[in-house]
Amino acid sequence: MKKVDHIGIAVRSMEEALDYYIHTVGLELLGIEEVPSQQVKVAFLDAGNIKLELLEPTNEDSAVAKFISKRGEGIHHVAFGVSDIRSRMAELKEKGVQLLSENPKPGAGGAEVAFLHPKSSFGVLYELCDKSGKGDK
Ligand code: CMX
Repeated sequence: MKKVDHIGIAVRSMEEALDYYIHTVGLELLGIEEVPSQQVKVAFLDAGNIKLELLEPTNEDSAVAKFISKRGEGIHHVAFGVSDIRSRMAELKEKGVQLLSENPKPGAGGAEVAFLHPKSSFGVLYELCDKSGKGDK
């Protein structure tokens, strides 16, 4: 794993959360986009060495909508920046880690992403995030 790229935070209202993070906490907004494959709208904030990713569900079937309804708003996942995501996935699978998909999926900013089941990772949902060739935003 190269480094923690970002921490995902589930929010009910992107507008209200952004107001807090930008105007109260004082973080800079890097960008907002919709990620249809994950059924979320996301906003990235510059938090120094890493980014915070606010996640607002775009429909009630979204993994993030389920998370909020069961556990409330808050920290949803930790994302490791990786290169060669397919090799990483194969390596982890070989070691018995439960991955949530066979192949990477398109994520925010043109990245390829894959998730490790929290049951395999001591209660933490981890994302592998590969931005090879996409810059390091
Ligand atoms: N962090 C830690 N534990 C979590 C979790 C999370 N984010 N989401 C669910 N869990 C736990 C549940 O609490 C539950 O634990 P218990 O059995 O002890 O109650 C267990 O995992 C299984 O949860 P579930 O409710 O039965 O299953 P879900 O249908 O909610 O699915 C998960 C959970 C992780 C498989 C699903 O959320 C998933 O596939 N996530 C990957 C994709 C994703 O999260 N996308 C959104 C982010 C997109 C982005 O960053 O762009």
